[in-house]
Amino acid sequence: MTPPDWQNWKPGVLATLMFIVDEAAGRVLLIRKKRGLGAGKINGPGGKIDPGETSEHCAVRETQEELGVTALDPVKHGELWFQFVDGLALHVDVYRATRWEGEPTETPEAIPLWTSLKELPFEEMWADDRFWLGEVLIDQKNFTGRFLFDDDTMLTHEMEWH
Ligand code: 8OG
Repeated sequence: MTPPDWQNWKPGVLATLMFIVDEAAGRVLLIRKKRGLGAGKINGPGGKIDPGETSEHCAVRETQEELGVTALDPVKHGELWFQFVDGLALHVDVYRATRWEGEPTETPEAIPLWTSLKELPFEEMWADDRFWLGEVLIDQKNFTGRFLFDDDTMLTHEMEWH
């Protein structure tokens, strides 16, 4: 399978992901997503950037909307470039935060899941996540990942570590 021409790639949709890490307990706040792209999967909270909104604001807002939790001092660790064969070109900024306010609560969008960093549930996550999630959450690495998907199936992957 030939990867897209990433040098000339332009995203059509901009989105974010937020991973709140409880370092003392060795766990991360994930969600079981109830609707939208990736419904049924386990992921971090996140969603599409509103017009005029910064990426960081989006990541914080989506986490508030989906879980009722406010992430404090988020740090950007990576970028995900997704080309889907149906034409969707999606750019996702990935944030990590270690402080937060509020108690995670189920909403119409998500069920909160505090998950051990040693047991990330990759079988129930998007296929690309196993290439970067542990490295970001545990080792605090920075990356760009570029992926070609056909629906749920990952066809090509390229990882760059910074
Ligand atoms: O607005 P909506 O919730 O539908 O936005 C999609 C969310 O799903 C957004 O936060 C980005 C996230 N997402 C994908 N693809 C992938 C993926 O392959 N891995 C992870 N971890 N998240 C993804 O759209």
